[in-house]
Amino acid sequence: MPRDWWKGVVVYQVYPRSFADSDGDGVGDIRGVIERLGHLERLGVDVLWLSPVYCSPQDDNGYDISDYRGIDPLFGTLEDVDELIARAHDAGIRLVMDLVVNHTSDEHAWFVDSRSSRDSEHRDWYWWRPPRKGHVGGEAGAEPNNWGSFFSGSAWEWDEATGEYYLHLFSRKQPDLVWSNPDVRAAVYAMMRWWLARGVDGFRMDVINLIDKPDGLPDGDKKLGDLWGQAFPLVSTGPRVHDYLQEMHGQVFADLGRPYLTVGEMPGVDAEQARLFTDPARREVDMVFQFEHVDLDKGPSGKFDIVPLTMAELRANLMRWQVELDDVGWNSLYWDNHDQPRAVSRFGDDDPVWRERSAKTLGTVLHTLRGTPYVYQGEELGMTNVPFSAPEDFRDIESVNYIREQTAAGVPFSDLLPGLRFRSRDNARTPVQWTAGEHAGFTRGEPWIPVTPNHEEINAEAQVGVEGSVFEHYRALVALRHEERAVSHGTVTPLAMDHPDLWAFGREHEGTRLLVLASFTREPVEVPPELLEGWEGAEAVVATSGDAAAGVLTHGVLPGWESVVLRSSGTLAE
Ligand code: ISL
Repeated sequence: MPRDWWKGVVVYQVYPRSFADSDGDGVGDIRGVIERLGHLERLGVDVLWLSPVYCSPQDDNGYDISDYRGIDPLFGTLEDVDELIARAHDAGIRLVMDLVVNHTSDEHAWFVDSRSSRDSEHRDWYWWRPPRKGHVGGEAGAEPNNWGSFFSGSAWEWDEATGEYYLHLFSRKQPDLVWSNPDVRAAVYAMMRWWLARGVDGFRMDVINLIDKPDGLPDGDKKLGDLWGQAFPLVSTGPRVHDYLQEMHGQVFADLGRPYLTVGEMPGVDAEQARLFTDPARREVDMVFQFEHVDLDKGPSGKFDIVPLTMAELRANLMRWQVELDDVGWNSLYWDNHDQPRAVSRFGDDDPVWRERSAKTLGTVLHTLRGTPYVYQGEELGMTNVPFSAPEDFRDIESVNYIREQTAAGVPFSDLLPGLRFRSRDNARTPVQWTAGEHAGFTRGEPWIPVTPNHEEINAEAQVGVEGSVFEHYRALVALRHEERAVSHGTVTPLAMDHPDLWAFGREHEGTRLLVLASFTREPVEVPPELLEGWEGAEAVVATSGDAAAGVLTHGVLPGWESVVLRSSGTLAE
């Protein structure tokens, strides 16, 4: 097995809370994943990334961990995880766990000890700071700096008992660890080795580029209208992140002696930094999740401020990443995950007439680019955003805090609703739609968040094994990556980059050439004739429909929102 085995694979993300509920308590669980492993096998994916199942007060749905070596009873037991690892391995699927070590839960034993007194053993494992000079702790403006939390409010929480503040970039129940403390790092590496010894095959590292905080914790810039200073530019990708990841590699992976995969979640990372993080010679991580393409539609007032995005802008961004990482480094490819809106509603067209076609076409593009594609649960069914309408519809701490903060500042909820509907993380967190039946077959109890009403049309039962379905298209794309080295290992040539509706590129490897053509509009697209020169006798290896393949090969026209992948030994147009 080559060291870079992950170049030819597809990863499937399970957000366990919303995947499948085996015991009827309304929350998905590990046994639910075990019961539905057949779905992943059928799709053909190689790796399962499991979002956190560790012990947690669930303030941020498990991204607040109180015991890294324990499983939350909500999700099951350690034995269930052992069984999941074994069953996944039997099915030829590797298991990658979430690693959340920028912060712990405030209920983790390390933090409980840390806050117990100023000279506790773990005091310097977290960021404790006195009030700002001349201020009284706990009063407005006394925070050590002006940083805002990602989940609204100050990033500092006052601790009356010990008379200091602690830092939390996320919720106040997610205190940040001090990575410059070697004891913290040693404890994290030991925990990672413990999981690898149990059989897991790697880690997805949560906000791993935020672990290096700047010396002196300076104030962040405050733009007009900002309630708090911007911490993000100051904490994103500090220089020591590279050192820590190299150290981690040496301490955890260098002597593992079997295949593994590491992916660093890195908001704010640019392509140049990503090349450094993923250059195999530097031994940091195999790939990163970059955020540029999912931030393009973010307006100046933050994530719920939505600006229109054209296909051309999206394409320009992702194709630039393709080019910049073509010789060194490796891309992760994703349209959505548990933090992002549903891909078809955001980048496709979720009108019932176009939904399936556009969901399939998004799949075609992502899965034929160079990099490792990630499928987020339900994406392979074309699941959509949710028609939220009231404050009570939201569960996510980020949305709930935002609604609370904004309405308290006098903004009517109706003004917030469009942004929330578009981008609330709850869009991705409604239950996977297995059937047209009650609660979409997710649970026999009451789901923790209601299923999306359209489960009657969009569900696995209606798609698996059904020709022309979104699921079967994704299955064909996964198979293509396994079979066709031009997809997994080929070079990429962006084509027709000035076309407003056609996303086109070539792939090439050892004499095999592919031409990917994808329409991002309802109208038929005339393919520029020069693109098709030399492709007359080509084979359509994957297409969203027979019509799409025939349309391109016989008339040079791609029907609305359709896509084809042609294979030939012809010559790629320049
Ligand atoms: O959605 C976001 C907040 O605006 C993102 O910035 C998100 O917080 C960021 O992608 C980091 O996400 C990861 O860490 C968070 C957790 O809430 C997310 O679910 C996780 O994917 C804190 O652990």
